[in-house]
Amino acid sequence: MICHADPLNCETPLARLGDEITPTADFYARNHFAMPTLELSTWRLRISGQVERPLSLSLQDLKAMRSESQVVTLECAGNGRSMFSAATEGEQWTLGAVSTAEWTGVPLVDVLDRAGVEPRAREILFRGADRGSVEGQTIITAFERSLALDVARDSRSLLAYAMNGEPLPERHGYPLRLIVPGWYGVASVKWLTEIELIENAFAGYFQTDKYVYEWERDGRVVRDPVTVARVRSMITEPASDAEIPAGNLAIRGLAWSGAAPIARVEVSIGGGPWRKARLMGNQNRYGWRRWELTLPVLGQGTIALRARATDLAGNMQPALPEWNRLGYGANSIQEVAVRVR
Ligand SMILES: Nc1nc2c(c(=O)[nH]1)N[C@H]1C(S)=C(S)[C@@H](COP(=O)(O)O)O[C@H]1N2
Ligand SMILES: [Mo]
Repeated sequence: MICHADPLNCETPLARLGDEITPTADFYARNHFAMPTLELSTWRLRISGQVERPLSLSLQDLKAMRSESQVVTLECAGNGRSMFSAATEGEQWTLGAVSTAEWTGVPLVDVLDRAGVEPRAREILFRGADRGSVEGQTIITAFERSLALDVARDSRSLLAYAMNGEPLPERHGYPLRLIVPGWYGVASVKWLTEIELIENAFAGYFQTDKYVYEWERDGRVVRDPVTVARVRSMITEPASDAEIPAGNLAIRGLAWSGAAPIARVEVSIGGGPWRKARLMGNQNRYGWRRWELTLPVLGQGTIALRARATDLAGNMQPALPEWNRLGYGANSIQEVAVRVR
């Protein structure tokens, strides 16, 4: 893992990302503040606001409810940020701010139904226990995100207490986190302590100051919220700068999209034609798909390998990332240069 401290951010070397499930120890980490340490004996999940029955649930209460397990890929919206040719602010991730785990927990809708959502409620606000100062604000800011109620009901969101069959590790949100399948990681609030049903659109720091695409279109600044993860493929093998013998080369990688399952992955060697890779393993609706293709590599010197994914909604990776001020959603085609000897 390649980590930066304060706050702790770690990305995973691509060579460790080849499998359908990422071992928990290799799962990337993205934190905005120091990580809170929560005691199970006093920890509660409070559900308040526009509900018929405000609730205060212990982890034991939650574990007594119906549980569900889902394989979900989480990707930081800033993953690939360093690919923008004009630098953008924020964590300069390469491509390792993405991982996949099997998450187990209570379907969010079950907890909403238990509390009884009032008709006035429009959004669900999720509050984590971590907080700190953010630029441009004097007050202490908590990590908070909202989801529109109808979006949340249509999603298969989980209040997860286990990751790959073990209790959530501290760095991934112990004892409880939200998992919003298909959305960029920012929606999946860790160290969850409060869920509040609110009547208005939430406009907190991590909702409207950050995690917004800020584009310039026709000379005007347009702002769109960061939501569903864009289609992307990644070459995990061979590694960038690898030395390989001429002959048959197995190229392997992963592909995912928040919008729809992966339809195809195509690979190009040295600027040659796009050739369809074989999709492997299971297609978990919200987990990445493994793929591979073996192609002859002739000649000598440095050649570029490229892979591009298309999802069943027709989204295809662009050749270049679409620049936006905060550097989100950089899902352009990755290029891996290898040396043939
Ligand atoms: N409470 C809290 N939840 C959070 C964050 C955070 O800083 N605090 N970071 C978010 C972001 S931006 C991402 S990409 C994911 C990362 O999850 P991971 O650290 O388990 O990989 O958590 C999200 N949930
Ligand atoms: Mo993120």
